[in-house]
Amino acid sequence: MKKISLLLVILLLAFSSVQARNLTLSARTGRYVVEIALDRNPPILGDNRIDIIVKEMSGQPVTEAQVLINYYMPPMPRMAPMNFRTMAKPKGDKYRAEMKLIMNGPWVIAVKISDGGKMTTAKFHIEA
Ligand SMILES: [Cu+2]
Repeated sequence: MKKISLLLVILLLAFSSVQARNLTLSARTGRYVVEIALDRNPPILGDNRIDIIVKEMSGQPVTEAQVLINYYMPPMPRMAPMNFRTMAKPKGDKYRAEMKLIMNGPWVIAVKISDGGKMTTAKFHIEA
């Protein structure tokens, strides 16, 4: 009986990780813990929604900052620069934006957080 329930738990865990829908990443900056979640996992060509959570080191959410998303492909030979900016809109305890990825390959997401005149940047790397 014990073995069977353990097996069930393992199966459920395996199933839920396969079902995990969002791509989530987190980074620490000097001031904040920044978490991002993309609705597409893996990211796709076209529109990908990004939710950003900014927290103080204490865990307190930062809800009144300006959050700019600068997403770009690292410079590549013989390729026009692909560099885009969009402001994220406050959404409860989060900020939300859409990123249109126009090419497969590596993208950098630089999340620029301005609060009280100071700007902090958290960088993330994804593959579309
Ligand atoms: Cu490229």
